[in-house]
Amino acid sequence: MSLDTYHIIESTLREGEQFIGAQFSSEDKIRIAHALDAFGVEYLELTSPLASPGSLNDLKTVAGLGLNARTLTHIRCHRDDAALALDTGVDGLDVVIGTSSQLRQFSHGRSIDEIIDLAAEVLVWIRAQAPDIELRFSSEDSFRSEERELLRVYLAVDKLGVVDRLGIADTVGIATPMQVERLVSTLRRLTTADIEFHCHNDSGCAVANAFTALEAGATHIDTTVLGIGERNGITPLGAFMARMMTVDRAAARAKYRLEQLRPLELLVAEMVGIDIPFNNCITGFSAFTHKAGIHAKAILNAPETYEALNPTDFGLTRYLSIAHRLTGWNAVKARAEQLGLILADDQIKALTHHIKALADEKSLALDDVDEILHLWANGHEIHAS
Ligand code: HCA
Ligand code: CU
Repeated sequence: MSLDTYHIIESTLREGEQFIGAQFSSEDKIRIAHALDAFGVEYLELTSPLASPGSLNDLKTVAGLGLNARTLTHIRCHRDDAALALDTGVDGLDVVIGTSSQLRQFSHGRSIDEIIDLAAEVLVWIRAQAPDIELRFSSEDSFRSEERELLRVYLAVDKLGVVDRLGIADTVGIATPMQVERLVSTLRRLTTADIEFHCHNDSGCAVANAFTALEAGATHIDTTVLGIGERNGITPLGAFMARMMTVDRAAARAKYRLEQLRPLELLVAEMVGIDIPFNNCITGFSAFTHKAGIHAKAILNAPETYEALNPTDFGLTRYLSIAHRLTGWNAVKARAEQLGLILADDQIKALTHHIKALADEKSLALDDVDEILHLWANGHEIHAS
């Protein structure tokens, strides 16, 4: 298990740039890089310098910012790509090549033996040029690759002794946690390099799969802010943090500045023209709201009764909703106390019945409840008919 020593490879500036709404300017990239660095991620992955002249320049700029986070760029398994990338000042290269039959046939047209030969040539060459650079080799579409062939590639690459990390990519988001467990633990057993896991969210398993990868021995997890990426994206940074906080709160708090999460998400959301979803982990608008009277009562007594995460860890607050038919008198009483109103418990209970009856007739706002509380506190009791 590597649940407290994992590293985040934050790919908003690479995978995230592949999101339909992303068109980051140089200034945007610098702002995102600083914000991610302030949050505390260990790595930033940036688009290949071959993508465009602007990408090359921006890569050099971000690599030269002097961030705490290490900078990586993502390149094809080509010597020319590597040569250009080595010239940019990045701390590491993430080399990738497709290994599934789909990608071998329709993307680069190489056999498994040819992939092994090419990987050896490119990786050994990179290591000779740059003895200190961090070097990762990843298969693409790992879970639709034939397992025996995939392992042949990983073992051959590991044996070269030149890569720091082997990457696994669930490129089309089809892996199940059990498949992830199996592949990661097999690699862990058979190879010596660190293991990186990159997971798309097409079938909604990205966070679970990332977590399972860590449990099985992975050391590095790829994320993007709000999960942006190709199609519906990859493991979201915030949801991954939520997952890790429920496992080891102290470790996650020590590693990352969690109160920076919301500003970071707002920054990226605005740049790519999206809203933060209502059910987003941690920062969605209903993430720390409580409604049913039974929940509200317990939350007032001890928030951990119905909260796995503490909003204050993220610089956020919880909200108790009381203006509806599911409300309870304890929550209404707490609101009266918040307003500084003196009401006996019997009054609060009667008043709560009144609110419930009213809420059956029409939708209420907090203002309506406050008005009722004020009226009753001033002796103008109105009972539901
Ligand atoms: C891509 C594919 C990739 C690579 C992942 C990785 C994927 O867009 O180039 O290199 O870790 O999902 O397979 O993002
Ligand atoms: Cu991807």
